[in-house]
Amino acid sequence: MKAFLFIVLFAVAGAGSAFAQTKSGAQHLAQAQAPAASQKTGKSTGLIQQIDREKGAITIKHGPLQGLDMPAMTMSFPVKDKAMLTNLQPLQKVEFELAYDGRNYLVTKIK
Ligand SMILES: [Cu+2]
Repeated sequence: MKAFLFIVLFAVAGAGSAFAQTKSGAQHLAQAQAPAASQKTGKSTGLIQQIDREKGAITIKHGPLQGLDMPAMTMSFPVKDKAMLTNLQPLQKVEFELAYDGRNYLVTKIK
């Protein structure tokens, strides 16, 4: 009987702490691991301002991104693959697609 009680208490405590972890970590988890459900994408055109081939980032003066609720602005984005930057140069007009995982933006297509 004592052993049984111990097991029950242990199970309850275990479940409780797992729940607490889930609750406190939920927001962080959602942002860091980006479940597909929260992934948003947008498309726009823009003018390349700067290219960082080392970092794999591109600064674009872009138009509004409707799917992402982003107005027109100039900002820098990381690109999915540095090779995407190979044939691009500053002042080139581009069409691009952007993904947002709830925390970070990523250029997934650019031409
Ligand atoms: Cu922007």
